[in-house]
Formats: sequence, structure tokens, C-alpha cells
Amino acid sequence: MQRRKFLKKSGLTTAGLMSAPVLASCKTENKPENTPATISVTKPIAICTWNFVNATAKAWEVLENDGNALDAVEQGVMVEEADVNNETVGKGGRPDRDGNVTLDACIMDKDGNCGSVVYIQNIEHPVSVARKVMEETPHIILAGKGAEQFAYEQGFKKEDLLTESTRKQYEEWKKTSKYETTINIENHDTIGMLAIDKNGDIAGACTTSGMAYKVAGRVGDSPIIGAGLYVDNEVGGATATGVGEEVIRTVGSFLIVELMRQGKSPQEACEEGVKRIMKKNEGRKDFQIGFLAVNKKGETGGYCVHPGFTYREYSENGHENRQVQSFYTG
Ligand code: SD4
Repeated sequence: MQRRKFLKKSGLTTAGLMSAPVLASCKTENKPENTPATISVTKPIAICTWNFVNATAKAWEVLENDGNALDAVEQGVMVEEADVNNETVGKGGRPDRDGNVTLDACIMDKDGNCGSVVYIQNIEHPVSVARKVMEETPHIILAGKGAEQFAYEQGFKKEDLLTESTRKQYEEWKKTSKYETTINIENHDTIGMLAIDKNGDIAGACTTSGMAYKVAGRVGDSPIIGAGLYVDNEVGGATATGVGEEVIRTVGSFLIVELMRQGKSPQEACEEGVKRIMKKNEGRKDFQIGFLAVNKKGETGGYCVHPGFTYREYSENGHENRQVQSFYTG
């Protein structure tokens, strides 16, 4: 029996773990090509958190070659996962307080299918494992050792994710062991990416090593569908970077997509998303959150708590780093 069939079958027969209606709602079959819902005049576009030139260029390359949005976001964020100079994503990500690099990632497609891995270790490309969870199992989230074991079964190789640089920084950190969040890109370079392909279909991906020196076992918003990422092909997509706990509390990305559904522009929706968070944190200034969103028309927007957050946009109009307005201005 093929592994894919085996996994699907074993999941479906695991009584008590998941009911059939839930499974049915998580996995939707692809619609035939060129049904009215997939016809759109929207032009391809790729956007991502922060100024990740190479990641959006990669996503654009996929889109330009008639690739689909799902491949574009996966391949786009993989660039950052492989870049050891990005110390908040993939290989070279900063470890938790025990010295272990633990990664979170998720991916979501035009049909609402999604996959996620949380607290996975020793794997350079968690986003691709998340895609395998989506495509090869009846589940959505795999965690820790189970996720790692699944990755090996899917052919992923074991990798040491700690680099000389992050090892040294960790040794330095241990001298005080102070846990404090840094506001901007020095500590927040999670990549969340959204893309629209030539069919007007939207997909998204988000990947991170989470907060540096976090408590072992901590999982942030980035791999949580609805929090760090959400896509609804009828409406648009949203993704987040920053202190994940605050994004989870408002289910931030889902909220932004729903606000767009109600008629707000991506810009207005991101502003409202940040304001909801600030309402729960009145007067608090010690954390950063950045949201970005795209709607079905290919309009984009972003908003953040503190100045400094930017997003990269790549379309036929060019490649630019967009400054984002913030809740606090100084
Ligand atoms: C988290 N949202 O784990 C992530 C952190 C982040 O850039 O965005 N870092 O909470």
C-alpha cells in the first residue's frame, strides 16, 4: 500500500481521535480548473513580512513561470529557512533557553487545506514538512518528536540547526539568562508570505524559530492557522510577525481576513487587527506586532505596533520594501 494511502487510511480509522465530519471539513478536494470561482483578472503578486528580497524574488520566479501560489510561498519562505544569517527562521535560528533550536511553520492553500508543524527540531525546512502534513496525512498539526519522525519518514534529513554564531550568542545569554523581547527585526524576522497566482488563487506560509531563549516547549502564533496565517480564497490572506502570544489572543490573521470580508481594505483590516491587540494591552509598549494582508484584488496593506516593520512586495509593477504605519509613532 502506498504510504499516502496508508496514512490517510490509518488516520481515518483512528477512532476517537478525529471524527469524519471534522476530517471532511479540513480536507477539500480540488475544484476543477476554470470553474467560475477560479477565474479572476487579478495579477500575480507575492508579499512577505520584513525586507526579504531573496524570498520574494524566489516566489516571484515561481509565479512568473506560471507556478501556483502554494509552490511560490513554500519556495519563497524556504530561502529564509536555509539562510543562516536569518537568526529567527530555520537553520541558524536562535535556540530556546535549553539550547535547542525548535521550529514552527504552517502553510495554507486556496481550498482551505492546511498543514502545520510545531516545536520540530533538526529539520531545516519545517514549511515543507507542514506541506507534507497537509498533503499526505488526514491531520493538520504534528508536534515535536512525532513531527520530526514524520519528516524522516518523508525523506527529510537530520540537520544541526545551531550555528557557530547562535551557539556563541546563547553562551553569552546564559550569563544573565534574562528573557526580554526585542522590539524589531533584531529579534523578529519571522517570514510570513502571501501570494496570488495567475489564476487569482491565494496561498500563504509562515515559518519561524520563535522567540529567542523561549521556555522549552513554547509554541507561538506562526504555525497556528488563524493566528500567524490565514487564507480564504474568496477574500484574501493575512499573516503576522511579532510576539505570538498577543496575536493568538485575537486570532489575528483570521480576524483580518474576516474584516476584509466585511468590506475593509487590507490596510484598514490590519489597522483594526493591531488596535484590537492594543485594546487588550492598554499602555503597554514593550512588544512589537506586524500584520500584512492582501485581498482578492491584489491590494495590500500592513500595520504594526511600533515603527520599524516593513513588508516586501513583488509584482509586475516592481519589487519594493514598503514602510508600514504604526500604532505608536515615536
Ligand atoms: C512567535 N511570531 O513565535 C513569532 C515570533 C516572530 O519574528 O515573529 N519573530 O511568536
